[in-house]
Amino acid sequence: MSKCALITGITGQDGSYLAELLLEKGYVVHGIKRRASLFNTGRVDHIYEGPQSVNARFRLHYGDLSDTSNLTRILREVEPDEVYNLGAQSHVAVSFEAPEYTADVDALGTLRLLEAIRFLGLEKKTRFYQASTSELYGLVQEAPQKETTPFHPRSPYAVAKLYAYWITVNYREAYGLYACNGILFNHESPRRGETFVTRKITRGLANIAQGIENCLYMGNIDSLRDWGHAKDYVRMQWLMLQQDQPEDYVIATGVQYSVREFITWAARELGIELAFSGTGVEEIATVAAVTSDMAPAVKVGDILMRIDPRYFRPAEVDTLLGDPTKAKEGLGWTPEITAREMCAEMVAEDLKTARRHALLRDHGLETPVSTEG
Ligand code: NDP
Ligand code: GDR
Repeated sequence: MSKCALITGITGQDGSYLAELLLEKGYVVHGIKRRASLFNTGRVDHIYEGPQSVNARFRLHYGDLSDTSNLTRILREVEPDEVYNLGAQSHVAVSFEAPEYTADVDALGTLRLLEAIRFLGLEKKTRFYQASTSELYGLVQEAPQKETTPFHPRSPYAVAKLYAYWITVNYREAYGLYACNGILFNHESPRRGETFVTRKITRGLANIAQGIENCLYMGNIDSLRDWGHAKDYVRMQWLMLQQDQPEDYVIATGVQYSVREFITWAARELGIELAFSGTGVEEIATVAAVTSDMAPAVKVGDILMRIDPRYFRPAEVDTLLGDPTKAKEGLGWTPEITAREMCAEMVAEDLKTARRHALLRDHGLETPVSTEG
């Protein structure tokens, strides 16, 4: 009999990679998607056979983490062996604008799922994965951060995720549920949401290279992050639910870079050498050299990046660096893709899209390209 998994957040970056992985492993995969006014299944369309396909191993249900009866009904129908709770309002900056919604979905949404598992008597059958985050460390008190490092969340998002972390531990301790927290550090890919910093940079610079945008407007480019590839990280999400005992694990690469370095790498992938000058909100990045024909719209002296204080956060997490020793020694996990390789992959994908837009534009078929965020 195939194992059966339910993924919340299946239309997101991680949900799409995890669904692919589980299908490869022979699972039947159910996912919860939200109703939206536009199609929102772009990341999973390639594995979806449509609602008419009776034997399909990939099935989607409309739902929302804010809706208890909906979650309970889906869990009753699916009776999954494994639940991966990846659904969330996952943008830290947005959580300052929508703190109550973020708490409802990210904190109480987790409780709703756990309680539904218990209410339906599935606690001996269903294993539970919670998408916890390095944002829990926030104002870091120890470097690198590991499973025992104290938490100090710095945003409504992180505070909501702190509740989700502890309620997951609590259901494990109180009811014997097999429930784990993956404390994942930042992980990216060509499927990363367009308003997270890495994708904003790779997409923005690819657009600038093709003359679709003029300048990248950034916030705190001195911020330091431990960036991995989402494909590597979803392997670990699955591994955590295959052990004899449920435990919490840090997933990270153990290497840290600044946002500024990421901008430099992405520009280099496009054959652009940048020179940074000025300080604080006056800092700019100017084109020092163009070494390939990948950026026909860019010339020496152009200003490609400026600071816009609107992207500063009311409270920032300046530095994050993970220690994945427990995952490596306990589960034999190591990340395979470096941050630099990931950046190259992201730029290559975004450049393809930018070239398509440029081609349409050159034939008088210009389509609007969103740049907000
Ligand atoms: P994304 O933002 O790409 O995906 C989030 C998913 O959650 C989307 O499918 C989204 O649906 C869905 N969602 C949002 N709100 C709701 C809701 N109210 N009810 C149900 N579903 C909802 O995030 P990632 O894939 O990058 O991250 C996956 C999880 O891991 C998140 O919980 C995130 O907080 C956490 N995390 C991510 C890290 C990272 O670096 N990527 C690091 C650590 C933790 P829709 O497509 O309709 O918007
Ligand atoms: P983060 O990711 O907040 O770490 O949360 P994000 O990519 O948004 O920011 C990383 C760092 O870059 C700085 N930054 C900017 N960020 C954005 N989005 N836009 C900008 O213009 C910009 N300029 C500088 C930020 O201030 C920050 O320091 C991500 C999400 O995936 C969470 O869901 C997840 O839990 C954590 O990673 C781990």
